[in-house]
Order: sequence, then structure tokens, then C-alpha cells
Amino acid sequence: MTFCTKQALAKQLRLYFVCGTIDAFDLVSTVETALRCGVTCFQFREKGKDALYGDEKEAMARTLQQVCRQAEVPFIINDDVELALTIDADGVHVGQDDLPAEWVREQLGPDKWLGVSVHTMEEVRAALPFADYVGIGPIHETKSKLDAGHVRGTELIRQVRLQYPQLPIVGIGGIRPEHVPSIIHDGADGVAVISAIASAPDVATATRRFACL
Ligand code: TZP
Ligand code: MG
Repeated sequence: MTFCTKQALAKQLRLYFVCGTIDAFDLVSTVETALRCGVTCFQFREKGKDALYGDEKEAMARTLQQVCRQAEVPFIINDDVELALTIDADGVHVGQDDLPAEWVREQLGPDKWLGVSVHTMEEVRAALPFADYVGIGPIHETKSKLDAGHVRGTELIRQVRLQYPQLPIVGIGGIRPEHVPSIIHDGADGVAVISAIASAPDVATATRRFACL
């Protein structure tokens, strides 16, 4: 992915699908379907006790990257900078308990995307020199991340949007299609979703519900 403006990046965050092998019955076909039905960005977030590691994780990442390339959708890797550099992913997403954003930016160079999860204005300010976008949540209750912390609604999204009009923001946590209009209204550029797409009985229909909003 070549360098793009903040505005173009913000647009690309509109429907950000986040998924790992634990979240979906068949990860590759789930991602293929979600991309076909309107996902605009994808993050490979491989977590949990049965998570893939080493060569298996890399092979899965390469397969998903290929699927994303065909759909012309950015392919982001959660936490794993080494893997992102090895396979030339489009970017990395880190949380507050992961690698420091400054260090990750140094490793990635200026052209890859760096997303940082933030929970306070202070964390936003700290991320700002290094991050291309911030993830804010959990907006609603979630079962997909046990340590997600307390439900925050959109208060921080509103504050960040007021203070940083240009900063790309994605909301995350328990988001269903009916929540999207108010999250966007409150200042997010898009929504990041795991279970509402990955656990849906019909991934295509679930994705289209988000994509048509
Ligand atoms: N970060 C904050 S909440 C969350 C992450 C990764 C999980 C989102 O998953 P879901 O299933 O869309 O609530
Ligand atoms: Mg993390």
C-alpha cells in the first residue's frame, strides 16, 4: 500500500473487519466473503490459546494478504511487527499493552499504516506523532476481548474529533449494524467489527448490513 492522505485513510476505515482463527469457523472463506460484501480494511488478529504461531501463522497471513490484495483492501497485522515486515503487510495495529507506538513506527518506516488503540485523551496525544489512526472502544459490551475494559460509548470519540478534526478514528467493541449511524455521527470515520461479521450465521448478509449504512 503506498502512502495515502489522512482523508483517504479515513475513508478506508469505514468497515474494518478484524479476525483471527479463533473468531471464525473458516477464517479464509470468512474473510473472502466479507471482502466481497463490502469490508474496506482487514486486520489479522491472531489471539488465544489455539492461535497459530511461527510458520503456520505466517502462511495464514500470506494467504489472507493475497485475498486482501485481490480485493484492493489494506491488510493490517495486530501486534506482530516482525511478521508485518517479513511479508510486507500494509500496516500494524497495537494496543496500549503492546509494543510502544514510537518503536513500532521506527521499525515500520513512514509508509506503512500504524493504528493504536486508545482509551484516554492522554493516550491519544501520546500516539499522535506516530499513529495514522486511532481505535477507540469498547463502545458497547464485547465478548471478543476479555480485557477490553469498561464500556465507554462514544464520549472519547466525540472529544477526539473536536480536538483533532483530521485524525482518522475507528470505533470498536460490540458494534452491530444498528449502532453505526450514531458512532459515525459522533465523529468516527468507521467501525471495527469482529463477532457481528465473523460469528454471523450468514457472513455475506451480515457484512452487507454494515456496508450499506
Ligand atoms: N478491542 C476493543 S473491543 C475489541 C477489541 C479488539 C473486540 C471487538 O470485537 P466485537 O466482537 O466486534 O465486539
Ligand atoms: Mg494487542
